[in-house]
Amino acid sequence: MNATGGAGAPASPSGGGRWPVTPRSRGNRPGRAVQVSKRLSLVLRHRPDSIGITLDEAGWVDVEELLTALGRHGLPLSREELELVVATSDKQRFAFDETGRRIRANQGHSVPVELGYAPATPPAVLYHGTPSRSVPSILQEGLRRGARHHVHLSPDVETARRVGQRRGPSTVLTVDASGLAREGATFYLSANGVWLVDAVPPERLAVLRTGDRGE
Ligand code: HQG
Repeated sequence: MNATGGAGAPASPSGGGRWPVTPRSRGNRPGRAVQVSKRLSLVLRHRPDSIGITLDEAGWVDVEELLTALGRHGLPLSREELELVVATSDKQRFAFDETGRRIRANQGHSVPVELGYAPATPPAVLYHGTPSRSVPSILQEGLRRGARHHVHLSPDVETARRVGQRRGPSTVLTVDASGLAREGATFYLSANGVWLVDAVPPERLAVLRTGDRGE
């Protein structure tokens, strides 16, 4: 499961303990780092308007503007705290620009942004983890991007399994990426190692059976 939180509703405050940033606080309750990461995912991927900011066309926002807006909306955060969350995000979800003055999410947006990743040649096989209940529909229709800009594919089985397991019992699908690329599909590799593609047709998909990859 996620250690520092993806998109979604912000977690509830963790027992008054604010810092140091740890992925988890007492027991299984999400810690401050998870709370911050989830809120950043929400704001930087889906709902910048929820704190009254706008992202530029490449998804960047000025760090000071972000911190001020978060503070006004119930999440006071220092630059140092933000840097720690960005540095320790398990999936490296966020990045500062080269000047350190701007920040954005590396992938996963539903708001219109052009991230500017160059097309890349994928490995022969990529993986996609999904709730098992979605498999019949996926094998019929192929993988669709839904609310996000792209279908997200993982470079290895373990990562795909973790992605699928976010929503309960899961299945890993293999994607014939080289076949899809030969057909003309464009792949992008995000700054945090997620492969992005517009869609995957059913004929390029197969269910990974336990044992297929030495599991
Ligand atoms: C499914 C997280 C039925 C698809 C993760 C997925 C990832 C279909 C869901 C990143 C379908 C969309 C993205 C079809 C696709 N019929 N279901 N035809 N086509 N689906 O969250 O890939 O923690 O938009 O299998 O770790 O799960 O947020 O995509 O289950 O890297 O950083 O529709 O988000 O990262 O769900 O996850 P999502 P995803 P973060």
